[in-house]
Amino acid sequence: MQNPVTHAQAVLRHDWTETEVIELFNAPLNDLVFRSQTLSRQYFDPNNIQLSALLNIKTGGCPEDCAYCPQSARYETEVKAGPLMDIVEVKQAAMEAKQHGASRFCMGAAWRSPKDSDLDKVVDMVKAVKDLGLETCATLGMLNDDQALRLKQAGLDYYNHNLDSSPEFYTEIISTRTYEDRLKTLQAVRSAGMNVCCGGIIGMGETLIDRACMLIILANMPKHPESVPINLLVKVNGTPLEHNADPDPFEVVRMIAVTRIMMPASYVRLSAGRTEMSDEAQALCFLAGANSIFYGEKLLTTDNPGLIHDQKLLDRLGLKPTH
Ligand code: SAM
Ligand code: DTB
Ligand code: SF4
Repeated sequence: MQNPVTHAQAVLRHDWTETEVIELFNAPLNDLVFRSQTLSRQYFDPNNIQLSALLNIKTGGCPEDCAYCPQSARYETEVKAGPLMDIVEVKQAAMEAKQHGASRFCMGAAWRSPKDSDLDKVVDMVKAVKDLGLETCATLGMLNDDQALRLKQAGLDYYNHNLDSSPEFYTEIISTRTYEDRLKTLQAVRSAGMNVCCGGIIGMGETLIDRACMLIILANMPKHPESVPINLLVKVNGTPLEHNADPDPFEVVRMIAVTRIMMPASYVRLSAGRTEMSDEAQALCFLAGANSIFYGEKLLTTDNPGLIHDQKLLDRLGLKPTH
């Protein structure tokens, strides 16, 4: 049964300060989660979860040096570079994702930014996936205004482009493009009229202030991103961050709760890293306000909990997929 939204909706804020966000991060967990869950209920059915399927349409060989990423050509990982996938295979994967209950299909490419000839092919893929009745999302690297418009015209609903961390910490993780470049792409996506999917990663060695700064930049934008993915670093052999220390699972819960409080009307996705989390820690994240996950056997190149595991978990928690 659908729970009607019964509460008055809180006003969306765009004036968050570092002091108050740090205070949120440090609040007693019960207080923090009570607040985030209460806000969540003002905007969403607490027993619904949005399921996105992910497909890597272009694997590896990326010229960028993102220290977390197994697809960078600069690191010796098990990922081998491949060509852009054929549209027939993409359509097949999207049909399967739909059959399994996903409502959104996200296509990822290991590019710094798409070449125009590549974009022609992605445009056709977006149209084909849209025709199946799925919401469409893509993450292809940096876009200029024309490219963003072309994707919008093809029927792309969401564009994923993460800030990953604070501007200060970003420079320790990526040297081949700037934070400003990322913000420009987000602006192009907004101007083209697409929904913005933008979040970050925790577990890269960043401080609480870095996490707070990233969320402040997102929440203080004129419009909150409609979707905010929170990734727990997947430590991949061969990447510079392979030996990083794992954050305490409660830090992930806190990150989700603070994101929910600052952007209460946005989907907050518990993204990469669920394979390393217990079912109980994931359930706490849902309680704290996460209401979206990647659903399927694989993320881009790394494992995700399989469909059977996730279906069982959602059943145990009484969570129903949104359509
Ligand atoms: N190449 C494009 C770009 O960087 O925008 C699109 C694909 S890229 C893999 C999408 C996002 O995946 C990154 O911005 C990062 O947030 C996330 N990601 C990549 N590797 C990760 C890892 N090992 N653990 C967690 N998140 C990761
Ligand atoms: C996002 O924030 N997380 C997804 C998606 N956007 C594209 C990617 C996670 C990638 C994890 C590492 C991998 O599988 O290669
Ligand atoms: Fe390339 Fe994206 Fe990986 Fe960075 S995160 S190396 S841009 S695929």
